[in-house]
Amino acid sequence: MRTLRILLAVAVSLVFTTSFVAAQEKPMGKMAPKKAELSDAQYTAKALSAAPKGVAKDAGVARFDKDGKMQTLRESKNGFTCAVMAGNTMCADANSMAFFDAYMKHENPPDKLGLTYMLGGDNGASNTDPYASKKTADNHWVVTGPHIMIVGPGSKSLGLPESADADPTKPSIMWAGTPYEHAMVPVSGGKSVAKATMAEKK
Ligand SMILES: [Cu+2]
Repeated sequence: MRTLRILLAVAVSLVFTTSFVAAQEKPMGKMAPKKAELSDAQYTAKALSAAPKGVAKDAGVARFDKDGKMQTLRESKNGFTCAVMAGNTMCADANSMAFFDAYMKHENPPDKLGLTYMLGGDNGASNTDPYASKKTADNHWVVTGPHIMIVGPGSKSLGLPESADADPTKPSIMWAGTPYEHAMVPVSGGKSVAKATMAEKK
C-alpha cells in the first residue's frame, strides 16, 4: 500500500510538472524575484487549502523536490493526498491518482471514477490537448477558478458539454474524446454567492 501510494504520488508529480512547469517558467518567472521556499508547515497548509476543511483534516500531504522525488509530509487517513505543484494545489483520491498515473504513462485509465479537489483553481490547461504545457493559438487554453474534477471514463455519462472552448464558469468536459476526458465542475462559496444572487434579483 505504501509503495503504491508513493508510486501514485510520483505519477501525480509528473503530471503536474509536465502540465504546469511551462506556465511557471513564463517571462514572469524570469522577471519576478525567486520566491523563498516554503517551510514544510507552510507547504502543508497551502496543499491542504485545495480541499474543504473536513477532507483536509485527514488528508495526506506529499511534497516533491525539483527532480520529482516525493516526500510524505503526512500520511493520508482518508484516501486523499494533497500537493502543490507549480503553484497549483490539489487534493486527489486514490482513483484520481490511478487516473493521473495512467495519463503519465499514456495508458488507458482504469474504469473508475475519481474525485479531485482544486479549490484554489489552476494556472490553466489546454481544453483539447492533454499533453500541452502552454497556450498556443489553437489549443483552447482555459484557466479555471475553484473547481472539483471527476475523472475516469465514467465521467462522460454526466452528459456535460464537450465543446473545445469551455466556459470555465460552468461544468464541462475537458479533453473530450481522449482517454483522459474528465468533468471540470466549478464551485464557489455558498453563502456569499447566495447573497449576491439574492441582491441581483432585488
Ligand atoms: Cu483541475
